[in-house]
Amino acid sequence: MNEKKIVGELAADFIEDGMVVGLGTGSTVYFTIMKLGALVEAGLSIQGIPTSVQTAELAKKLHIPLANMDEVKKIDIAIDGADEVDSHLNLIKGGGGALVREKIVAKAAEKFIVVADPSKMVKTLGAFPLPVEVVPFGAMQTENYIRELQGETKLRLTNGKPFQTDNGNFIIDCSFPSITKPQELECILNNIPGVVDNGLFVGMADRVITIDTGHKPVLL
Ligand code: ABF
Repeated sequence: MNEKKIVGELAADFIEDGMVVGLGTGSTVYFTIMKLGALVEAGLSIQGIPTSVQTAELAKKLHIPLANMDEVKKIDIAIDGADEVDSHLNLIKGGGGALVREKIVAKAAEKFIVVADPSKMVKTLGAFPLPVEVVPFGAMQTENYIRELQGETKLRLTNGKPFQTDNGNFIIDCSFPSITKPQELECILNNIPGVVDNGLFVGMADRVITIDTGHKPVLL
């Protein structure tokens, strides 16, 4: 059985009628959104706030009503995936390139729930390269500043060209030896001119849904 499908679908149990729901991006929350689509078809009334163009397209196909961030008074709950989850529920996100909108929606939500298959659970963050979104202007200089923090950096490419986020920016994937002080690193990176935000989500997750080796749900 697909582990992402199990954890993704479990998250739909947190959604109640009338809620405004932040809809994350990625291959795990895909299953949450599919389940919500089925529930909407069966009569559930929700409004979705998509964190990417990709998610907005999927939600539209499933007839999930959507709204913009600024059209709603509050977001009741946001559900999203992660690339890594540490033992304090700090996260690395942004493997899919949607980290800026994902962080805006997660921060605005009253409850932020992460769906993560067991492969995402780590003791310390950092094996997965940390995505950093930068504005294209001066991107090489911005990359140099990041490299000075002892990280190896790589401009993300698609088809030989810089990958462009939904915000028209670039992503620099950064390998740091091990991220023992995520809050500190998050702030240092975001202080570099040209950096829009980075994929460290520190102290933001309220709950993490995963499964054990027997595929039983585990709620952290
Ligand atoms: C998004 O989905 C991203 O922040 C993250 O990169 C990805 C999670 O991975 P997956 O596609 O495995 O769910 O939330």
